[in-house]
Amino acid sequence: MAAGGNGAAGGGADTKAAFAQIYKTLKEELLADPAFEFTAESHQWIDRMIDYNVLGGKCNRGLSVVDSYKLLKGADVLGEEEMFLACTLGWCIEWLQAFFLVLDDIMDDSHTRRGQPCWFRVPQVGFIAVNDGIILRNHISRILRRHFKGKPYYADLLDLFNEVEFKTASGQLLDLITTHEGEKDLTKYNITVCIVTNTMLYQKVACALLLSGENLDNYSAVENILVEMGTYFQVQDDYLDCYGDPEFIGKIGTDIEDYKCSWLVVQALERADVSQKGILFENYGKKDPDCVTKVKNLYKELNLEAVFQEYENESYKKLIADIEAQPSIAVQNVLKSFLHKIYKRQK
Ligand code: DMA
Ligand code: MG
Ligand code: MG
Ligand code: MG
Repeated sequence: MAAGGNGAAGGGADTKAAFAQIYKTLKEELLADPAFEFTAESHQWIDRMIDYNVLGGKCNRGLSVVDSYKLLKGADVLGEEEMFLACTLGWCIEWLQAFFLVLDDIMDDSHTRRGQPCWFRVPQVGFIAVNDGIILRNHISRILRRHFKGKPYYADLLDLFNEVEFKTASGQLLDLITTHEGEKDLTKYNITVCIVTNTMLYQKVACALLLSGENLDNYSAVENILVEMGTYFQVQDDYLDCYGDPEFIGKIGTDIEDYKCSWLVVQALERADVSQKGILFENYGKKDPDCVTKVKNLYKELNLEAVFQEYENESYKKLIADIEAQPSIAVQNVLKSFLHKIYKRQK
């Protein structure tokens, strides 16, 4: 499944500067957490581990919380406290992403992420990365506890992070069991197996809504639209795995080798004749580069690039129509800013 959304229009330079500054504060607080007495070595390890995994993205995910909050409030500038809280929630989302990616890369046997080796591939890290993933997840709880305990929406915030984590991990399970040795069966692959509910885009807006004092129970329509956008995002992720520029997306696709139930292979299966299916059955899910090339050539033959363009255009139209049916203009603006950020994305 896809990593979950770049988010809304990137904030201005001042927002970015504030966001970067707050990262330093949060990291310092985590490294001075009174609940654990760090040794010099563990202090250094965590410091490096956070920098390596939490930074390195474009921070658009986190910034989109700040931007969404501004759009909901209809305010261009935020007070210092509000800004701090919005940025902090943005960073919690970046931390959640880092937690999932560190573990995802181990499970997918990936090589690079954000233009550098996957964390578990760094010498001396290896399986310590599993525990680092758990620590990253716990950092979120530490941050929320420190800065939000006592707020009326604290429980809702914890609940939100728990829900997203559960749904994402369950989606990961689906993805992983279909690729299990011995279970490999292309005839089981279809669009239902391929698309899992992706709530990571919704989470960013939900954070902004909670900060604005809203009750999330009133926003199920917004959630539905963002889940739909999450599906579109996920299809893009599958597409870019094969057709993206590794230099540009910062990772080398492994979906064909890993026997992933990618949107592309589902489209190929729907369109292939008997002999083309034979090529897929023989070559999909093998590490051998010649096999990968054969699969890619078949995708070309089946014109999957054009199939994707068509899907992209249709998704966009449908999403815009759904967004414009929303009663609140502020909410429409939030949703559109997300859509415009991800529409036709190259990474
Ligand atoms: C990763 O899906 C999903 C999460 C929740 C991190 P993926 O393996 O397709 O992501 P990527 O293509 O970034 O490895
Ligand atoms: Mg992966
Ligand atoms: Mg994966
Ligand atoms: Mg992927």
